[in-house]
Amino acid sequence: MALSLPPVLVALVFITAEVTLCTGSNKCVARSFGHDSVVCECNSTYCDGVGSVTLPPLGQFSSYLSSMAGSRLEPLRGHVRANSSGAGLRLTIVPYQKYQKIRGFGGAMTDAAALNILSLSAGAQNQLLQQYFSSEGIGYSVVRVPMASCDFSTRLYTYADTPEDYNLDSFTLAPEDIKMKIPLLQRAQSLSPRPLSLLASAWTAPAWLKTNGALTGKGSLKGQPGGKEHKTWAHYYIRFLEEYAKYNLTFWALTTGNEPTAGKMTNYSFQALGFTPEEQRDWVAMDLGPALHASSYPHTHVLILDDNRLLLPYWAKVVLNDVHAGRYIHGVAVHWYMDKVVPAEISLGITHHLYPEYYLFGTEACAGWSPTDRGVKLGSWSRAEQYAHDIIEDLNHYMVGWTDWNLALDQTGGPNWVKNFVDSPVIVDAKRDVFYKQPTFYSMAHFSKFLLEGSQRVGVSPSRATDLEYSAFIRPDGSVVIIILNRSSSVIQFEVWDPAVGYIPSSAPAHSLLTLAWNTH
Ligand SMILES: *[C@@H]1O[C@H](CO)[C@@H](O)[C@H](O)[C@H]1NC(C)=O
Ligand SMILES: *[C@@H]1O[C@H](CO)[C@@H](O)[C@H](O)[C@H]1NC(C)=O
Ligand SMILES: *[C@@H]1O[C@H](CO)[C@@H](O)[C@H](O)[C@H]1NC(C)=O
Ligand SMILES: *[C@@H]1O[C@H](CO)[C@@H](O)[C@H](O)[C@H]1NC(C)=O
Ligand SMILES: *[C@H]1O[C@H](CO)[C@@H](O)[C@H](O)[C@H]1NC(C)=O
Repeated sequence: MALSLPPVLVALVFITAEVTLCTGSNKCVARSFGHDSVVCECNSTYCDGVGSVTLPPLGQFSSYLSSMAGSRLEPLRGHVRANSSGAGLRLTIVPYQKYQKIRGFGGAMTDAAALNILSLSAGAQNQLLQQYFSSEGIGYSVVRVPMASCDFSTRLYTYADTPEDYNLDSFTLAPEDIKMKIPLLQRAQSLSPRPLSLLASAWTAPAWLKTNGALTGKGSLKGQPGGKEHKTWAHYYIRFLEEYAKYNLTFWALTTGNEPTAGKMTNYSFQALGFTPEEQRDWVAMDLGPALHASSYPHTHVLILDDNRLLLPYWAKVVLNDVHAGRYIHGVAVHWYMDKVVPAEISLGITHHLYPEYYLFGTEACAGWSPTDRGVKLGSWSRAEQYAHDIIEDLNHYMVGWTDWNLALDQTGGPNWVKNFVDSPVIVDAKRDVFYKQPTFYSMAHFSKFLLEGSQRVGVSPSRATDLEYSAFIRPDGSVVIIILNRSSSVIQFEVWDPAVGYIPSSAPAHSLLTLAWNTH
């Protein structure tokens, strides 16, 4: 066939194939918005990416680099060496020190995220979903789904706003679910090579079940655990699982409710439902646990807390020390806000050591939330470092996954009905039908694309003190992945020694994030 083609065409076909084979990747279309680094612009026909990753044969390694200077998952291959270079820092992989196994990484399909994704053309929507969920993209496997409205909604609602409906006869999903979130979740699922791990969290109960008769502000469930309001609230969760199952969407896990401490604060400005740890314990033991056990979804995991690490280990002690509650619970869900003021060791570390049979899972994080550093910052590398620093710290303290907040926001960091605007790894500009992949998108990618479910953290031993931050894993197929963050401003040469294969020479440029990976057989 090829012989009968005109020579020019043969050359063209050859060149095209060569380029695809060599790089397998699309370059970032970089745009600067005046912050310390750039975003990558994507549209309906083009988006950067490295494609699906296959590791080179034994004796070689792959490296992927992102940096403040503008690299975005830049691929490189090299040869594993038999001997040490003898200079600089050495990080030794210690495979017999085994820790937790990874569940996955992802983000949240809020009403705001769904609105933003659907504000793009069909082609750009597909690009965006592929970027997150396909194996050519960054391989997200976890999606947190708010049950009814939260601050990232355009109106206040629950699924059962008819007063005194204790049987939940009026329970019905919202147009936001049926027209936006569910179709997008189905598309995400069809792009994903594996079943997605869906995670449900409720912000508030219907007003008529609450002490304050409102969705916002300081309020808890009326009555006591075991009473009719608490039973109805547990039943609401089961009804949610049933309704989503009608769309072939089944949940891996649910949390006991978003940020239970918020609903204990006077005049809290958006949807919240207050629980003390004692109330949460008794509600799980007497209502939620038994209801789930008796439902068609008895294997759904239950995660407590769903709030900041500063509440640990105290909250876990109150809830998990109770065998009646503890037997229905699988893990502890943790948000990242105020992580800086609470060392991981005294919160996550201690909780893990007290309750090793329960896993720790990160369920919410975003940049641009603090009063001093608010909203969207297009191209902020400093925020990419905040993500990578926190993920590495969490992984090194037993977390089995890490979930970002809104999958996509608009350029103001919304919509959000209380104007609680924040940042997102994907910012949509609907007018131009483009979306921007922020540096934080690549922070997520350095983990989510490489740490497949079942990857197990192993020890790493540095030859001397270093400011580098790192975490290493053995994947289910035996290959090794190490993620390395350099938050400082000078380059450092180092090598990784995997006694199973040899020495991997590398260097971490200033302000960079690096994933190294290699086969061991
Ligand atoms: C999409 O972006 C690519 C790369 O910048 C550009 O060549 C192409 O014209 C754009 N397509 C549309 C539909 O704007
Ligand atoms: C590696 O070190 C050994 C001695 O430990 C030496 O015999 C060998 O030549 C070295 N190989 C290379 C490629 O330098
Ligand atoms: C339901 O979803 C699963 C993946 O989670 C898929 O394998 C299956 O084909 C779907 N079933 C229907 C009827 O769509
Ligand atoms: C809460 O809101 C009410 C009504 O707007 C107001 O009167 C009260 O001062 C507020 N309380 C606090 C502590 O802000
Ligand atoms: C990059 O960070 C190192 C710390 O090891 C620092 O000394 C150097 O200045 C830059 N590289 C790093 C963090 O290693």
